[in-house]
Amino acid sequence: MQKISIVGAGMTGATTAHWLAERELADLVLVDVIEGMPQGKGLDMLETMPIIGRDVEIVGSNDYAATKGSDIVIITAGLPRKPGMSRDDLLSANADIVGKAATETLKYSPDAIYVVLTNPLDTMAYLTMKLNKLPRERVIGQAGVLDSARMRAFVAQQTGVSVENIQCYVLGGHGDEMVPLTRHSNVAGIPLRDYVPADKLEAIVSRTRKGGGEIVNLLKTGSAFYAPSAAVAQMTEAILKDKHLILPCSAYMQGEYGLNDIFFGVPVMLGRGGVEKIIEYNLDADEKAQFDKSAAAVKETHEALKKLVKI
Ligand code: TXD
Repeated sequence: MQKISIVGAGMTGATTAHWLAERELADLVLVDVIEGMPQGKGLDMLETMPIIGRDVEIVGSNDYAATKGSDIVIITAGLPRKPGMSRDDLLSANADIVGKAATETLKYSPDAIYVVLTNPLDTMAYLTMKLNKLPRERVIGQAGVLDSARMRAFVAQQTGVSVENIQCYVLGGHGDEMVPLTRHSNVAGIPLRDYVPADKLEAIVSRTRKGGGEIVNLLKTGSAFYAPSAAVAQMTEAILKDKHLILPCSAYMQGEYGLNDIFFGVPVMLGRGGVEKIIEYNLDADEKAQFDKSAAAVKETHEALKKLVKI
């Protein structure tokens, strides 16, 4: 069996374990700093396996040694947003936590591929890659699958068409400047702009951009976790099954889209090596301007990180 370790056994971490156990992809390890919590959740999930008929080993621990030999390390450790906070407000607290999670896990799993979820997402993925001195293939941030799924859900509600027929592509940084690409998105091959009236589409784009905040405001004590963790599970499956699946993910830019030295949401082909290929869409002038604006916001957070951590 392959092995996946999830650092941070809170809402997103534990729910990721749940989705992954159902897929029977790999044995699972949950690590958290809270004593007893990852052990308790791990045991509860282990006891679920006979009911759902999956042969998966699940353990929880407060010790990184339990992660030894992982094929994939998923980092969800850190603080979530509270109402009124932006993702960037989490930078200094989460940089410490993610930095430790990244370096400690690498000691035990020198070949692991990292999937990062903690916010501010693009910058925490950047930190993981730089601190661990990893090739870019081995660090992927989750943002685009979630943001695109939100848009797909809203389009499905608006049109009454199955979610399976709706493809949406939300790229750019995982922040308020994310870029929902309405020209590339479609309903069963029909461009979204031809299928949904302009005013309705504008409302969907705006709701997508604020989708994370909408849930934070409802929950009040934390942020979304079902969809984010399902997104991580889909990415992880694509990697372990070597699917060559193209998903919108945050990846390290080396000239693609004219961008360099930032993590940014783009279509990425995922396979057993991690990032196998970055797909470059042709962008029109307006889309390019939105990309550049979003990239500038991400770059700013990367620069703020560099003032806090030597990388
Ligand atoms: O799309 C996305 N990228 C995101 C990101 C979608 C949803 C949530 N997103 C971010 O993930 C969110 O803004 C947070 O930064 C993380 C984790 O969110 P979650 O909702 O899972 O937060 P919880 O429930 O508070 O869980 C975090 C856990 C908690 O149990 C802490 O005890 C633990 O992290 N934690 C640690 N674990 C291990 N090691 C250390 N140092 C540590 N510090 C805290």
